[in-house]
Amino acid sequence: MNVSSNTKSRKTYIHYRVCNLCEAMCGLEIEHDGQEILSIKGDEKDPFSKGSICPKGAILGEMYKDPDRLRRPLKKTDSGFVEIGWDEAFNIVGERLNGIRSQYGNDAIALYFGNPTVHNYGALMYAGAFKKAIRTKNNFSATSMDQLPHHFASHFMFGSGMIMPIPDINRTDYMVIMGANPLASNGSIMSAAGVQKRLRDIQQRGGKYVVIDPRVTETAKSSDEHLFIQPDTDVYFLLAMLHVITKEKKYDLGHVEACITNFKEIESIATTYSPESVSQITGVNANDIKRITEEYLNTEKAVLYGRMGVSTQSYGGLCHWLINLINIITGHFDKEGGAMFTNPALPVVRNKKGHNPYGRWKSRVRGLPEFEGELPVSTMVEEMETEGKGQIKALFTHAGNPVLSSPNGGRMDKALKGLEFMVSMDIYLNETSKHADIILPPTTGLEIDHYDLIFNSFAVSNNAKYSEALFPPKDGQRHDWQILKALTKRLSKKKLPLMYRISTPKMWLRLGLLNGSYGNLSTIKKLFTGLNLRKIKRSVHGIDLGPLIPMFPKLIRTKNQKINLAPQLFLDQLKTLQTQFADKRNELLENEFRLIGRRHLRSNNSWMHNTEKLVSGKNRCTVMMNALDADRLGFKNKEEVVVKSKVGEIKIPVEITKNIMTGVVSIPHGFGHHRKGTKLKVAEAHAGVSMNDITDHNRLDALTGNAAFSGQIVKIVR
Ligand SMILES: Nc1nc2c(c(=O)[nH]1)N[C@H]1C(S)=C(S)[C@@H](COP(=O)(O)OP(=O)(O)OC[C@H]3O[C@@H](n4cnc5c(=O)[nH]c(N)nc54)[C@H](O)[C@@H]3O)O[C@H]1N2
Ligand SMILES: Nc1nc2c(c(=O)[nH]1)N[C@H]1C(S)=C(S)[C@@H](COP(=O)(O)OP(=O)(O)OC[C@H]3O[C@@H](n4cnc5c(=O)[nH]c(N)nc54)[C@H](O)[C@@H]3O)O[C@H]1N2
Ligand code: SF4
Ligand SMILES: [Mo]
Repeated sequence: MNVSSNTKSRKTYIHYRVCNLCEAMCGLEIEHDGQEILSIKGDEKDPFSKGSICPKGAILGEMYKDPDRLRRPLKKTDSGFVEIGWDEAFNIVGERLNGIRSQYGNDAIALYFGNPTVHNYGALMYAGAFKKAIRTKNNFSATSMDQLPHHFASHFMFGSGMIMPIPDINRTDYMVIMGANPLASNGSIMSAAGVQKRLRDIQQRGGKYVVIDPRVTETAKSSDEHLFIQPDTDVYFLLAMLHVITKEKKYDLGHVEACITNFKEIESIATTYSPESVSQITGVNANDIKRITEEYLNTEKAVLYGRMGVSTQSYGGLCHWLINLINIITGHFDKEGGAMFTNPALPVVRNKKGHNPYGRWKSRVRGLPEFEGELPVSTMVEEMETEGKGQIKALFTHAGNPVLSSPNGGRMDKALKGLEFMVSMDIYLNETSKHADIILPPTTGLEIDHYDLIFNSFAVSNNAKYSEALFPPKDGQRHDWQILKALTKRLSKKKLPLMYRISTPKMWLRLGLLNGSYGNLSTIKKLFTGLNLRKIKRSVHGIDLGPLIPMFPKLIRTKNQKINLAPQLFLDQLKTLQTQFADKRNELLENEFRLIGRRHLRSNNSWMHNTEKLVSGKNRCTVMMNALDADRLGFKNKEEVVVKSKVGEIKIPVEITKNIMTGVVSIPHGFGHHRKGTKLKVAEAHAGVSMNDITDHNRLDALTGNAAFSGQIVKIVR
């Protein structure tokens, strides 16, 4: 809804909406004149974000006008890309994909869904039918280089991958943060707009937050305590915590006691992992592990939280299982101040009880099991390259840039050239979409209406807010959902139901809310008594539905209605870990380092680097190295070095710092622009190189199939 006002005789309006660029869900107050954006500020009246905003949200106006943005379909020809009409583009895609399917079978078409898909409710609602129409086993997404271990642990413990705990940051008095940097990322699987203030509030109420990270991050700098940890070794740290807890029998199962199984198994899991025994591997002093565990145990409102840096490890699945397990058995679960669950207005798919979405098929080349219908992205490249029945011949990408974002992206870049056909639904002609035969560019940002389907489900309090589109589509532009629907029509082997044909995302949203936790569908008369889209729309700043509340046992979706504390798959992988424990050493050769990543507040994965207002200033694509290591090897600050791995090498300037462990280096992902055939005006100083040209696609968490970015060994030379 727009509120009008008058400034210096020009009529201006205020538009309220939610920023959908990251998980934080900041409310924005946008002043405009119907054509131009005059200012974007944080919406002080948004009950969830209370005025918070970051530099990315403030440039949505630039993104709207961005001359690099594509607005009409492009077709690749011998003389480059040419614009074509929408129907022509849909027909080409339909004909080519149908042709490839009849010639080689369904699995010859691969799908890849990238990160912005989950920030777009229209795309999410229509991606399902699209996938069903294609029916391929070669279904990939950014999930398997990100949060897959969270889903995996949740599925096997609670019966659904979407029942993921969130730290109750608003009420906790003690928060252990492992492998997350919310001051740069603005929080993940913890939607918490204004996270800096929320962390500061913990301290102001006399609490404390501890960061465990191989780098002194932005978050670590403001913390009460920061501990360095060797990359890829968090599983040992967590087992040592469990060792202390089980040794002292400091259990508190609280209200979930009646709904757990396999408690006996966990008592013996960690006996060999004393703090002393893991100290050398992890680089964390045994006394620190004991003290942190005691502090956590002795604080009633405490929570253990792990994210990206803990997911993308060789034992990411075990890590997230252990984090859940420790929170559950120590009285820090489904309880104020601990790990809690949302009660969203529109609950995202919480499948039927006993649903088993694991291992129903395996990838052809490496034999990796599917999970929730997807195969690990790390195997996509070899499924393209390896000839034989079932080889990928065509690729469809949606809102993703795997050339820069997936492990061994350099090899992906080459493999894409060998495809018979490729389609990208993307707003830019970038490192991935340049390989496409057809690019279908949707509306985005201020041109779409928005309801945060996913991140309201992982927020630190319960909320509902609907944002109208600010600007209408121009020159025949299509929304993501309209494009997906048009393609589904051309690719579906069955006639699509009437309901689907006439549907819109808003219609599903309206129904979903009525059928959701606060709606009332019981009788027509009562439709207006519960929460509905009309009420949400009327509250332009959003509706606060209250703090997180206990949700167990109601939420459990396992067949026997119990939380499984020790799923067999995890116990089996623990045995593998045990066999490696004895030989695990920290020694590195003279110029070897363990590689980790990093994010920056003014950057968003592989895109937005063409927005001058965000990337001005010093080059952020550097390899951070401890001053002692740089001295030892004779490297000067900003000197260009070669970072080599098993799969490739990149040239990148050194950034010397005290804020990283010795023996560890950090490189951000998502850079490596300025490639031939792209159309992105990224400033020379900020094009950078792609970290994923050196990450190894064979480095996986064997349990979940998630990419293991953290801790890969690289060599650095002049
Ligand atoms: N080494 C290393 N690699 C990593 C990571 C890491 O930490 N280290 N992080 C991983 C993680 S967590 C993730 S999520 C992935 C991200 O991997 P991807 O999802 O593959 O990459 P993004 O950079 O998010 O690409 C988003 C694409 O969507 C396009 N886009 C933006 N908005 C829209 C829209 O509204 N509609 C459509 N159709 N397209 C849009 C952009 O132009 C861009 O091309 O990267 C992973 N890769
Ligand atoms: N500004 C900005 N915000 C973003 C994004 C972005 O690109 N830019 N991306 C969005 C996406 S897709 C995601 S998934 C989220 C991710 O959000 P976060 O989970 O907060 O991810 P990062 O900021 O990458 O922080 C990961 C931290 O893990 C540390 N780390 C690396 N390896 C290890 C290890 O082995 N052990 C431990 N303990 N720590 C380790 C790194 O040093 C880093 O500080 O951020 C989202 N928000
Ligand atoms: S923190 Fe995230 S949601 Fe908030 S303004 Fe920045 S990008 Fe948008
Ligand atoms: Mo991500």
